[in-house]
Amino acid sequence: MSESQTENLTVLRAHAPDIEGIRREVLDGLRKPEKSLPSKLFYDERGSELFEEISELDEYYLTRTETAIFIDRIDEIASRVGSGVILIEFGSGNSQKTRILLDHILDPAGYVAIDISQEKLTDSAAAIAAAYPGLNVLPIWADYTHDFDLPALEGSRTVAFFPGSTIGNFHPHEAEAFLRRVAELVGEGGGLLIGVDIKKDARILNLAYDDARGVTAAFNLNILAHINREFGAGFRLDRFRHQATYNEEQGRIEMYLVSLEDQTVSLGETEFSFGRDERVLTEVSYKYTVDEFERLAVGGGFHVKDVWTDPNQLFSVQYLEV
Ligand code: AVJ
Repeated sequence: MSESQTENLTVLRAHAPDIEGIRREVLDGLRKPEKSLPSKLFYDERGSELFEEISELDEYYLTRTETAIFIDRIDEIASRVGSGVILIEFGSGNSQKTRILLDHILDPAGYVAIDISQEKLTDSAAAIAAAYPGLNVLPIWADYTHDFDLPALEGSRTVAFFPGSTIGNFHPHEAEAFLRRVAELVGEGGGLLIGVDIKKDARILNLAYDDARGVTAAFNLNILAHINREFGAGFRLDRFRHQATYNEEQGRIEMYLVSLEDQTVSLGETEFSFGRDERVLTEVSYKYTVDEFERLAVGGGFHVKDVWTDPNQLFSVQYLEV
């Protein structure tokens, strides 16, 4: 198990994201008749900054609504999570929600953060370690859309934490497979505290993913800058535009980059041609009713113990048990 030292934190790198594997994912996506790019590539340093900005936008209700549910219902949530647990967060934990949770759960035995962005991971893990000196903090640099195993950790139970409705970025069959892997990871008596965005009026959703200031557009276009830098591609960001639409039938937001003209882009030895108005899918964000998500959770090896929502039923925080 290879490690790297930052300050007094050991970052586990055993499952470091496989850059060659991601290059293949990019090439495969661009070779498809309906082109697509892996949304995990949004989160380079610039992308993470832009997402921080998105989470503060008026139109993007998800982050503030989930945080409000945490603040209002933290006693019930903390008692569900229980004492002496190992808390495993998918994503780097720089959110206010992580701290609200760590402030209220009793004697956590350890905190594990898993993130594909090494910079974000080390920064936020160091901040958590500084804020909670007695807490055993273990950052793992990994791509959690793929398998990875955890070092043995002593704790009463293991509870996974997956906020923000990032579960929505998986197609339902992938989400079910992911939940099944989490159920295996937390084991008997283990749990999952998860944020799930609720189905609602398409006008609210379309605004949330296409804000007036164009921050989401910049976040979406930034994936091309990341691919240029990481894989030596020649994308011109000014030759694409952002598009986000709610697909009522599929129950998901679809984000695209639309080619503004006929163009050819090289990526290494490979050339890709884009027609005028051709779309590249960069993200899906599925929305669920509480019942629909319960069916998915059961398919993933969990049963739903608790669902907390805001007064306007915009968002839900759910506690699932294996
Ligand atoms: C952080 C993945 C939950 O899908 O709502 C925000 C990312 N995409 N605006 C989401 C995102 C466009 C966000 N997640």
